[in-house]
Amino acid sequence: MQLPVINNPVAEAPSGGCSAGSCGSTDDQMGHLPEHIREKVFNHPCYSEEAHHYFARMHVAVAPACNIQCNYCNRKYDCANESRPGVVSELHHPVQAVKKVLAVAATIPQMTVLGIAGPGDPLANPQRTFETFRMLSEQAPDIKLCVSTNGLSLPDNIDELSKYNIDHVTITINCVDPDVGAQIYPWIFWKNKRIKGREGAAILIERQQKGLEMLVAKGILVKVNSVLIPGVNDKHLAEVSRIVKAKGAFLHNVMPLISEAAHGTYYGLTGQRGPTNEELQALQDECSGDMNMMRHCRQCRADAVGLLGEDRGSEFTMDKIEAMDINYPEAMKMRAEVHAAINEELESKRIAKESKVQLVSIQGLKPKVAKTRPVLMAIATKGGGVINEHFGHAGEFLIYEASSAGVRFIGHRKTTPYCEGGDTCGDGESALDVTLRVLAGCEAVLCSKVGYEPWGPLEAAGIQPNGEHAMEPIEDAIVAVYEEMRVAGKLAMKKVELQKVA
Ligand code: CLF
Ligand code: SF4
Repeated sequence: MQLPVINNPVAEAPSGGCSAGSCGSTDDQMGHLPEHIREKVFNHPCYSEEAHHYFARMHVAVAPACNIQCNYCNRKYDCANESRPGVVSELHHPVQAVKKVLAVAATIPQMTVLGIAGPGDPLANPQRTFETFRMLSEQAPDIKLCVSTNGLSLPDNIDELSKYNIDHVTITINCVDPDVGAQIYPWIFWKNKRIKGREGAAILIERQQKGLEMLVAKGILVKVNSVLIPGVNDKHLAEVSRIVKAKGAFLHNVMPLISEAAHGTYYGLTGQRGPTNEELQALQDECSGDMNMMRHCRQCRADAVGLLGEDRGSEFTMDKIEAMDINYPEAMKMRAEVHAAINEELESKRIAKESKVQLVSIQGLKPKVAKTRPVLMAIATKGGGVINEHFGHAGEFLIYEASSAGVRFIGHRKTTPYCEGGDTCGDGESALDVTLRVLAGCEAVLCSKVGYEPWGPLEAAGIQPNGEHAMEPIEDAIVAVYEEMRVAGKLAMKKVELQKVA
């Protein structure tokens, strides 16, 4: 059986709704996007699922203040162990931030995007934010600029944003109903006053929607982030998706609430739970009927550096940067060469995929669609779109679903690397136990290598370890493993047991 490869759910989502008339951010759709949109997304790791395997982003933490309070936020300044928005290790002044960006860009040429995302709200700190953008647009014109905001001050800053060629703006919109908003935002700070509860939420919602409309009118790509909070906005986010799509948002990113009590947030301290993997996926699937969905978000720290999912921030502390001698014009030449090589590789992959499809249609062949059940597979990768990570070194796994309809990206799941976990971590749970729990529901784990020791426990948990596809493209390997499972008779649809009712 020949499986067609559906690269990710965004590809499956219907297009339309964006100001350019055609939405999407996958390699399949990339070719069909208008050139000016394609230019904006093809190397942005957040706006293109494919790009995130190859291109990196970084954030600079220049924006300490915030003008609202979210019940899931507690901005701390010195916790390098957490990975979630609002958390940073070092706060920078714009001049320091620019130095850091140039240092990272010269060292990691795959870094294409600089985002300002906190640790507070970038637009609640307009001088620091725009000073950073201004200097970067002059000194590093090859870097895309990106900003993420709660939206309260957005309408007042649209003109300033357009000055620096900022093509990408993310607005976090958790609701369009003030009654829901009152359960998420205890207060906002607006026109020199603290406004609480429903009234504050209503103002925030109105400003977010206005800001979205103004950005779309300016031709700026808008991504909407929403935090899924079970029991608060879980039933409401599909409506949010419909509304923001209708207004021209390009992409919707529904992220799970992070609410560990140790983080000291209101939700964490009051026992508000985050969604399960299944709840998150179900909502993303529901929204994807209306909207292009992002599923590869890693909920980055406000000072994150590197590919999504990796954090190289500790290589670029201010003392290390001060010791670096950066010749940025020279670095730009090297960066251009690296980008050209990546683009060439992506282009040849795209051509190879297209010719497979053409061959099928020229020969009048259709992939045989067998009645096989879908299977979740976990992938260990360091990037590059290939299976190149050792099972024991993986700090996260990408989760794909293979079915007779193709292969689709579902999301990622974080874990404690088995080789670094020691005997136990957390509440006496071993690193392997954590990974087994994290991979629940997956039937295979594909990695470059897997040791003898975890092999047995993985098999006992119903997860087949597989190190036979090292360095192969992820989707090709998944297709091959799915086919092996089919041949081995492991994919028969599960029978539904009917019970007699007395
Ligand atoms: Fe940063 Fe955000 Fe720009 Fe990306 S992150 S400001 S759009 S460059 Fe990306 Fe990180 Fe998810 Fe944000 S993975 S949290 S979506
Ligand atoms: Fe925290 Fe961002 Fe909410 Fe401000 S807008 S309270 S920084 S999560």
